[in-house]
Amino acid sequence: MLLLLLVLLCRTAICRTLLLEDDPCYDDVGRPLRCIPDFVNAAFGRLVVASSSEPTNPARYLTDLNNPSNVTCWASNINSTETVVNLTLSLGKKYELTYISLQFCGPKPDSLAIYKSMNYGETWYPFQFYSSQCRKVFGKSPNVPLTRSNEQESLCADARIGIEPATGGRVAFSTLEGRPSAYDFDNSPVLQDWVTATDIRVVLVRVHPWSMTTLSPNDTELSTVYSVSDLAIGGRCKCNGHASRCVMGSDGSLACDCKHNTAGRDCEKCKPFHFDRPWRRATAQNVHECVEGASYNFAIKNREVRFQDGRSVK
Ligand SMILES: *[C@@H]1O[C@H](CO)[C@@H](O)[C@H](O)[C@H]1NC(C)=O
Ligand SMILES: *[C@@H]1O[C@H](CO)[C@@H](O)[C@H](O)[C@H]1NC(C)=O
Ligand SMILES: *[C@@H]1O[C@H](CO)[C@@H](O)[C@H](O)[C@H]1NC(C)=O
Ligand SMILES: *[C@@H]1O[C@H](CO)[C@@H](O)[C@H](O)[C@H]1NC(C)=O
Ligand SMILES: [Ca+2]
Repeated sequence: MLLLLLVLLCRTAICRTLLLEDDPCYDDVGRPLRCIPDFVNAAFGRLVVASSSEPTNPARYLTDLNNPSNVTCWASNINSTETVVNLTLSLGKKYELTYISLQFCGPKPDSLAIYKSMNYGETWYPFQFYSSQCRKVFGKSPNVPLTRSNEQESLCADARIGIEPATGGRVAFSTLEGRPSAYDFDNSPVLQDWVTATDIRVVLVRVHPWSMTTLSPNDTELSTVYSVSDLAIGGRCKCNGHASRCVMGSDGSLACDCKHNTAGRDCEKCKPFHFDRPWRRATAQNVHECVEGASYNFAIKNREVRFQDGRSVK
């Protein structure tokens, strides 16, 4: 109450800045606003665990500064009997991802899979597949149409991603592309879940030469080494519309700087003693701020309210 009074009396820009710290989660009279952390390359500077690396081309070259005048490349070091190379990266927190891209230094693999985890690597879910032989390599039907009833399904793009250009190509997966509810993301719990990840794993698959009919002998020589200059993961720290930034806690873990009386690493619940109404994700139209009140207030809340005109609500 006192704070609100101060806010109302606080008319100058300096005063507002001091008092409200220019918090995008509140307007200049202190009313809550939906707020989201900045869009970032969540992979930048993060450790990637590669199942195989050339000592001269370590995995840290995947997420270092992508300077066009000094390109650094990770390279795999598999022998002719190994068929996959995994690149695994932990984001350290839930993020909502928009894209995952790989910039190759050398030839692209014929087949590639992207997996995600939502529980720090305990379980993995497929995100996207690429292959010239979706059924044979991944057991997936190619070119499955997306409708509102299967928006959370991973697809296999039936394309020889390895063919053009011969070297230095990019593979980019847009998480929401072609998914009907993308235009109503605020109201699609299915897609909000679909784009959520704590970890990403990219699996580069070398298809056995004898299973391919179109490979020339030179291609098979090339396909035992993969080299990638940049792994980028575009997205935002997931705070459900209740924080404008994520901060490193004293325990070294990343968490949302929750506002609107919310709590948790992703602002996924109301803070203690603010259970007057159930937690909800903020939308552009409604912030769904948590409101002070203990659970015993539910009795009061559920009491029937009659309006003058005869309408009644519980
Ligand atoms: C290019 O980057 C590598 C690895 O970070 C570094 O060792 C090297 O000195 C850089 N070269 C130039 C010309 O900046
Ligand atoms: C290839 O690498 C695997 C795993 O490191 C190893 O078990 C296998 O013996 C190697 N094969 C050859 C032919 O070097
Ligand atoms: C690569 O990842 C796949 C899928 O998560 C897993 O089954 C496989 O054991 C991993 N292989 C290596 C060499 O890390
Ligand atoms: C394969 O490599 C050989 C020797 O390097 C070269 O003469 C030939 O033109 C290459 N073939 C193709 C299809 O690239
Ligand atoms: Ca690099």
